[in-house]
Amino acid sequence: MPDSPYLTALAGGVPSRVPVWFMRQAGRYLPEYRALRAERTFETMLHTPELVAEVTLQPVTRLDVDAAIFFSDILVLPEALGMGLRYIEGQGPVFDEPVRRLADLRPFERDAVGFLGDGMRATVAASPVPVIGFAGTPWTVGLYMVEGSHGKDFLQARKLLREDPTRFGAILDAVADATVEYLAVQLDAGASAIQLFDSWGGLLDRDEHLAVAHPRTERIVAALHERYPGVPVVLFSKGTGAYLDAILERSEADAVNPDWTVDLAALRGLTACPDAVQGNLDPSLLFGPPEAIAAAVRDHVARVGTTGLVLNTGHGLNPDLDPDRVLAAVQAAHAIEVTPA
Ligand code: 1CP
Repeated sequence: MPDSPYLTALAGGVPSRVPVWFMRQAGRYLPEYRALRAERTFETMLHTPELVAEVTLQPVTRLDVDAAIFFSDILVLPEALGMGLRYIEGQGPVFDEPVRRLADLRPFERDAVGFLGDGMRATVAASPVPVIGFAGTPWTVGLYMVEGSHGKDFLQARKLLREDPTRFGAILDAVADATVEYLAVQLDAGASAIQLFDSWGGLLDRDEHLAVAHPRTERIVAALHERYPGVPVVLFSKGTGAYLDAILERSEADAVNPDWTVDLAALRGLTACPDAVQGNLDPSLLFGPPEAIAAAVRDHVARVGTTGLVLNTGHGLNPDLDPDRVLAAVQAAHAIEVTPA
């Protein structure tokens, strides 16, 4: 990518325009996604490289976003570890059996995710913008695995954490190690950056997050930096605003994307904050009128500054959104004049 505003901003630099992409930019709010999805299951789509490439690039074509998030799911990893998984309409992902102990899992093997590397290669070959590889953090993925689904606040999983913290920790360690290899598959196939989704980090209080969740995330960051120097690693952290400063003090991530309750301009004032930040508009803002969306984008960028900023939301786009409102946000960002700080 000769001049990628997204990669320039992630390196802490001054991009040629305000780069923007959105979490869940590929998905059900797009009629072209729904058309493909009407004829096949989500699982079939995930496992078909040509469809993965097509769906990944749908928002790039329609919205002119500056990066493409690879069309896949954080639960593809537990599937590769031997867990049977179904995505049930209106209910979400459900595993056949929740994991209870390390021995329930099989070791990660690249051969189990051939479709992942093939999908990434097909996507990168066709993409005019950098493609983002991703995984969930061990804590977030581990919660789904131990719960078996997304039950009420993951109570079964949190119960195991109380009853047998050593057993729970061993599962998380195995997920962390497997995640490094899973991301290596994506990077070897051409991904330009990695995003780690800690969607449920905020279910823990500060001290437990720092003791149980964060070290396993950080092990992935360290391993990637060692094996793939120069590849930016972005940490999406949801629900952790009350102690995000403490997380950042302990993190080598190249950029952070907090949820929308965090004041991103204030966060940048902390010495522990990385040079690059991403985020963090309230995704429900995109239900508002286009003029309000554009005003909010301009205000946000003016407050945070254009150096080292990738515009995004504080969580994924809602399936009920009107794509034209999303386009209004992209166009507002691209219309901003970039000035070095
Ligand atoms: O068509 C459909 O019915 C499938 C809906 C869907 C889609 C489009 C799911 C099921 N996953 C995805 C794709 C997906 N998931 C991407 C690809 C990029 C994109 O769409 O733009 C990414 C990055 C994810 C990541 C993901 N999956 C997260 C982390 C981010 C977040 O939203 O917090 C999580 C928690 C999941 C689990 C998951 N997969 C699917 C659903 C409905 C869920 C959430 C279940 C829950 O609420 O607990």
